[in-house]
Amino acid sequence: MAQPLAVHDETSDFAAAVLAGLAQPQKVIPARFFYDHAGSELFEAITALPEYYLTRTEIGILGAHAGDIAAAVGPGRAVIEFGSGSSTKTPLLLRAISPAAYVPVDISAEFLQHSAATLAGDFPGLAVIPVAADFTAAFRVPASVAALPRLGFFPGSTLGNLAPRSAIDLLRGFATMIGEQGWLLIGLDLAPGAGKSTVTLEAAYDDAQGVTAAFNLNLLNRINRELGGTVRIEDFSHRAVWNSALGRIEMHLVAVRDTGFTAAGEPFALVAGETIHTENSYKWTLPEVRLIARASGWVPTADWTDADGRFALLLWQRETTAMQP
Ligand code: AVI
Repeated sequence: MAQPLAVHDETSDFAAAVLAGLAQPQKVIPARFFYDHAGSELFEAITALPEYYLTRTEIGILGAHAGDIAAAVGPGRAVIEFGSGSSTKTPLLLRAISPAAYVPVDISAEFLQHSAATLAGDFPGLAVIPVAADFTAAFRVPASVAALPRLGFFPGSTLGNLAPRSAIDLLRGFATMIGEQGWLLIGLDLAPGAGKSTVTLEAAYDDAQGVTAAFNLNLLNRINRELGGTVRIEDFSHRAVWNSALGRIEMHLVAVRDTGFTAAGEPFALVAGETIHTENSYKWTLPEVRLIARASGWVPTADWTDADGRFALLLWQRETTAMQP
């Protein structure tokens, strides 16, 4: 049964972020602002694209190793899913591990409520306690699950959208929240290698149907809708490029001609070719990921990949005080 939504602070700082980001020499709008209603729907569409191999590959690995995960973590846990979105992968996990409660955490209250209700219908008897919150900031675990051992679930390669230093900060925060005896299951897209070319990678972020382009350009629509903006969308195009030096896919909005607009009452101008940097999607190797686990208070216990080594599912155990000297 789904319990009522506990809404935590979700004050939109979109205006402040746009004003600050567009005033920088390299203009930037943080990727977290992609996910308004239209953006969340576009992202769902991205996950079904033929080029976006991430979602179906992760589901395949989860299906293949659900039994291994269950054997490691045992039953009776509270599963806390960070950035649950539409929770499409969750039933596979919940069915395998027999949890005591499921706590989906997502900033989009609307999506959250809908997916929590659907999931509660599919798992009668499971306590489903949605929390509308930004999981990158500290939030309180619902009191009703406070006494349960926990499993954090962070699928979808969302960790890759953070710079390494921020990723470590977030994972340290998860370690505190998940607590001793806790586990963390993470889905992460991997760096290009033998089983994945940079062409495949770039195509995943620049699909033939233009859905990812619409997702990126929606940020400009959002400026017009929410900040009284005057952006001419046709003055911009979508660019996705692999930055091998920094190990990340970058998405930009490129001015195709000299252009100018106002947003929240402030004027901005771009010359042709100038970009607004909107997203980084870091792709790590497995040894890098294991190092990040150890640096953030976790013990990398198992990792499973698809046959091509494109994507990994990582199972980490919380470092205990007994493991420290
Ligand atoms: C949510 N995140 C993991 C996606 C990614 O692959 O970095 C966001 C995305 N951006 C473009 N396509 C998908």
